[in-house]
Amino acid sequence: MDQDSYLKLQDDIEKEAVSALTEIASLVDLESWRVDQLGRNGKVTGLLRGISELPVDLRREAGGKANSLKNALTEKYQAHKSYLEGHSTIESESGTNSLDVTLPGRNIESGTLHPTTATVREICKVFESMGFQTIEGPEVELDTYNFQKLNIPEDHPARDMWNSLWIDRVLPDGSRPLLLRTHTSPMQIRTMESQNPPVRVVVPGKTYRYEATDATHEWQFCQIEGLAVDKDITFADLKGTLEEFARRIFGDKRKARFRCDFFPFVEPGAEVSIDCFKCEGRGCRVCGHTGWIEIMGAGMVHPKVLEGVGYDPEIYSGFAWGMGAERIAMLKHGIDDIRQFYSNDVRFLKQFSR
Ligand code: FA5
Repeated sequence: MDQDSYLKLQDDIEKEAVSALTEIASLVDLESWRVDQLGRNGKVTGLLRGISELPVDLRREAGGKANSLKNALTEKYQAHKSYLEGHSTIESESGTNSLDVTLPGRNIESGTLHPTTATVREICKVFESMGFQTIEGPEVELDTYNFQKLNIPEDHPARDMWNSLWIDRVLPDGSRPLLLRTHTSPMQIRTMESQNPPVRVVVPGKTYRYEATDATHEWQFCQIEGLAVDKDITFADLKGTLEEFARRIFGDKRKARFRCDFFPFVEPGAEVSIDCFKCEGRGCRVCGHTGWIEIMGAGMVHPKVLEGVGYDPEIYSGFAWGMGAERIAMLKHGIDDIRQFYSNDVRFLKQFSR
């Protein structure tokens, strides 16, 4: 090919490519244009390859022009692409059969609440509707609040009920007063110390125990404490409140059982259990073959505890409870191993998407 016909060919390619580009109204057509002009076997690419067939003294000028054409068309292509991306409409895309507007949209993946969090919120809402206020407290606690002010003096055998995780910080007097709270009950004291009766609070939060795990025991779990103090509060109020809670959370088909239990900070004390969802009360691995799953400890606030915070036990009385949130989530959702909650298996967690 001589120089004139090469330059004419270059001209023709440019004119045709530019005029075709102005007609293009969809991204699919634009991609075909790119392949035709700038692709591996495209016209501009062919033009560049043809340079080697020109006489040596013409190659330099022809090559420069062909490269400029390639750059100019690439720029036009980019500009047109940005324009179409900004203006692409269902009509323009569907006109080329590139988009099936009848297809369902893609699901947007969104995170969900952890089953424990969802259960805690649901429980707190139930108590809020009965006039309780939801508050929170520290997870790193002082011995005084976790034990002493709850009528559990130092070296009292009742401390063995809670295997504690102590924090390795020794004060100048030789004491080691900090631990990860073993229950949410310290918040009973903190609340009563900071306000006068009447008191109605629920306190959700993490608790920690130095103990072996099994299907119903974790070393870190969540409790929800409850406390109501006023004049003339009786055990009937405790029972009525907790039975209403059980009915609202589990429905009428689950049975609740109250039995005597001992906690140093209440008198009398009770343990509340719900019949096992797995075996319907017949006994299985989940309920330790008892037919019941214990969900909380409860009782009437001990007069010594009231006295300790400056409430007159002759005038005021109250009830309190501490329930295990994961145990309640297990009963609600039929989860047969508490260790699932913190194993971070996304397949488990995804089941609770709402
Ligand atoms: C207590 O922690 C008392 N503070 C409860 C209380 C509060 C009694 C107010 C009276 C008045 P207990 O150790 O039984 O009690 O724990 C209460 C609930 O927490 C249990 O019924 C259970 O549902 C849950 N729980 C206890 N230990 C574990 C554990 N290791 N893993 C998961 N849940 C647990």
